[in-house]
Amino acid sequence: AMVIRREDYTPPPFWIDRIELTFDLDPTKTRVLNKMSLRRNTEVPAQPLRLDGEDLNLARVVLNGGGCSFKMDGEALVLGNLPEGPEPFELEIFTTCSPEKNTQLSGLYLSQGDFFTQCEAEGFRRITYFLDRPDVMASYTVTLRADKDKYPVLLSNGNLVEQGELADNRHFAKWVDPHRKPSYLFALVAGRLISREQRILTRSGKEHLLQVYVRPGDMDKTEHAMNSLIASVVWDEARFGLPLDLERFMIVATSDFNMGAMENKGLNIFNTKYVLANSATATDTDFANIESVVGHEYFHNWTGNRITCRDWFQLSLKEGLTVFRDQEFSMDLCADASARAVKRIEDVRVLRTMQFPEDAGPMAHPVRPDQYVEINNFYTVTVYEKGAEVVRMMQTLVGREGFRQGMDLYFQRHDGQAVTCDDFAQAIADADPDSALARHLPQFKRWYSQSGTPRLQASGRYDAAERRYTLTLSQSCPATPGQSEKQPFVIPVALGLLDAQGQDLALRLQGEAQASGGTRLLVLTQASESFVFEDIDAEPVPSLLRGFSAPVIVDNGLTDDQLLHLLAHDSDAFNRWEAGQQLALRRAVQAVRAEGSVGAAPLDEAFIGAMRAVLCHPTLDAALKELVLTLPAETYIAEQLDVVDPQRIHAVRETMREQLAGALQADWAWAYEQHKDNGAYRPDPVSSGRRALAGMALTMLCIAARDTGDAVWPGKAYQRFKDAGNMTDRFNALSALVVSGQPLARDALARFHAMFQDEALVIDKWFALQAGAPDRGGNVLPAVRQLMTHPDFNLKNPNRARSVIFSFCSANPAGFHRSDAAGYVFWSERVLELDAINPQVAARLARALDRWKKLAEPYRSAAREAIARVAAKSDLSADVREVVTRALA
Ligand code: B3K
Ligand code: ZN
Repeated sequence: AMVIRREDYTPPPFWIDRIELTFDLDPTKTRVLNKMSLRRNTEVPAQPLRLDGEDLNLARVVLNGGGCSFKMDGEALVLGNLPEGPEPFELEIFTTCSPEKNTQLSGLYLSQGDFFTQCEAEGFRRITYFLDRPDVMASYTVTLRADKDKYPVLLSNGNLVEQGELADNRHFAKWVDPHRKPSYLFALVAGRLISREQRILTRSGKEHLLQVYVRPGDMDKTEHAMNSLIASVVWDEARFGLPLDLERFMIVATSDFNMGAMENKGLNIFNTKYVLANSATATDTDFANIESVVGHEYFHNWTGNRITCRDWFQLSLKEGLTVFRDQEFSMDLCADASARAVKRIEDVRVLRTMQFPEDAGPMAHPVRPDQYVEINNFYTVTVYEKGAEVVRMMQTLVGREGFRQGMDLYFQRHDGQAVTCDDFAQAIADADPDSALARHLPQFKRWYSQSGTPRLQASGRYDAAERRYTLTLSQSCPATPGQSEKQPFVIPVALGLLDAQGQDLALRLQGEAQASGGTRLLVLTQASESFVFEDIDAEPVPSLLRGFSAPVIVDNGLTDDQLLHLLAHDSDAFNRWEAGQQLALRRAVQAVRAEGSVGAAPLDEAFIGAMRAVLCHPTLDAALKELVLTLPAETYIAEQLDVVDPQRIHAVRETMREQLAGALQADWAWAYEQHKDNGAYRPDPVSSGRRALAGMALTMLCIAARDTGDAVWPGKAYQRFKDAGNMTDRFNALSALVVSGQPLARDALARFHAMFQDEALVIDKWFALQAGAPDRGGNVLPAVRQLMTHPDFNLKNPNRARSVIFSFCSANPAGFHRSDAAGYVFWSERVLELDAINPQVAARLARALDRWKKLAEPYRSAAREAIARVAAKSDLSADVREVVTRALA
């Protein structure tokens, strides 16, 4: 396999200033005429022009209006005899490609008969020959020609400058993008689509046209996406002074898409899952996801498009920063601190349940990777979510104002350029040379270069005679593939000290004249450092890493009593949740490690009482209660253990849940009645938090009913399922029946399918709920195999494949990890089957066994065999090959 290394970067030997593309769109054979203006980059040694291409049929090459010699090197088109000087020259390349054969959904493809493109990372080369790398930025003019009836809508980046009729019932549209861009931001769409439109005025008084394009019939699901887009435009201008730089901004939805969405300049293409929503078909989570993905893609317009990446190793330059920006956007839309804490908890949960395992497994890589075989394998939670945490730490170290100034400087310096993560960090630091970031910049940048999750150890010592509290913080980081030794990180530690009443103490560090504030920021730069707090009257309880101020694993050394104190009193809502999670985690780990069969009662009265106090708390928000009462995920429990028995972890967590369901039964009933009615549907954080808690209560009541044989609550859940006024309540009721294994679940599932058979995104939920259901005696795998024979199942559609196969292999550990190895057999069959259709999706699935080395026997050996079986196939895609090779290394 060809390994690409970051250290091998060289600037492109040619620049492409302009490209004029003409498409004759046809499903079987689309003709592409590419006219480019190129010139030599005289700053690098002269070399032949080597244009990337993939799955193209080459018809003609014309140089400056005449013939020319060329050769093929693999799939690349190589031209040797080119003008030697820096003068521009014209190249015309005529090719054809076959969109209907394109099942990998990269390049130009068909979705339900309409044309779409996906060019990031390297899809443009599947459309025409080009220098398909992000540091080659060109001006695009695009003409689309197609049948008028089948493809009435013809879209590309920028502004529509001309359109008209052609012979044979065909028509054309010509688009000019006023901004230079790398090829990965090119897009076209052609098909029968309708659009919701909205004109807006931005601060400068300019008018802009916003459009959301969907298939006919989906118009009633576009309002939320449009509102999210408007909110995004307003927010980026208010928070970062970044205006919309286009007259027209379009979002188009397609049901066949490899990931969430794509930020093509002025023409974002979205998975329908992140556009279409109304209260009857979408849940609160869907509404929230749409808001953040619409925001994310819109924010890329500046962070990604105006300033892009020099090379793909810099991917986090745009992705980490843009995730940070979409997190801040959602946070700023929250009405209060509690809703913001809820958002933060949700983001941290993703980081800890997905990124931490990645960072501890065979695919671990730095936020700025050093090498790759297939770049599509590096669109990871490390590059995205950990990358966002790195940007967040920068903001913490320079302050919110300082960060804004740093962003301003970044755009002053680099607008219109393709740059590196170093350039970004430098700009943020340079805006305030006195900041902790500027003082420690080279060391801080280890967050970009070192992989692995750092461990932070804290121990406190109270000296009553001196009225002094000494907190010692130490850090270490485990070895990861290719990196055996790690240097200390710069770790911002936000902390408070609580007194016996639960109040934050004013804090005075040794050497300071005056005490200040409840929360202080300590900056750990050494392997170990002590911080001394003066004037402390009694032993405090430390609340460390408030708001999760750094992406580390903390060993805070606190006793259960101290954690209970934090859970009851911490002024930092994030750490209240965190204390509850740690208490639950300790009990889960203890029960998993214990000898013999899983005991009936892993939870003690103190824990249950604390959970009751949270559930019945008079002032805490419903959303926060739901998060505190949710036990740590099975995968997160697994990460705490050296040897993992997924069946035992599942049994322990299920038992803990049953115990909470039974012990708090009356409280759950109260919570359900109290929170179930929310008036007219609105997806705001307060009412969605209430629905989440009501849904959880219903599930708990159905679980408790299973043990007592009581029919009242399952009956109520079924009634709720039938009567619900919105999808969130309906789906929560359905899920309560399925998760608790109630006999009524069967009938409810059948009804649900009948009700929503024409709503693809709802049918995805129906599949996912069944494939992710709690395993009972190995019943899920046969159900999954059965679901794959359902007439609605379609392996070629990524959303559908994910709803069945990924929900089982990646999100249902107890269903998947079977002692008879049948789950792994199923996995290897699907990886191979998918690889022949869509390597990107197959490679994602291949990662379901990332953590196989931690498994207990017999799982471990069986998993290795399954991976080896996949690896033994000779014609694997580079995508899957890279994943399985690293897994076996
Ligand atoms: N930039 C795209 C991801 C493209 C993935 C290519 N395999 C979506 C996003 O992060 O906004
Ligand atoms: Zn992105």
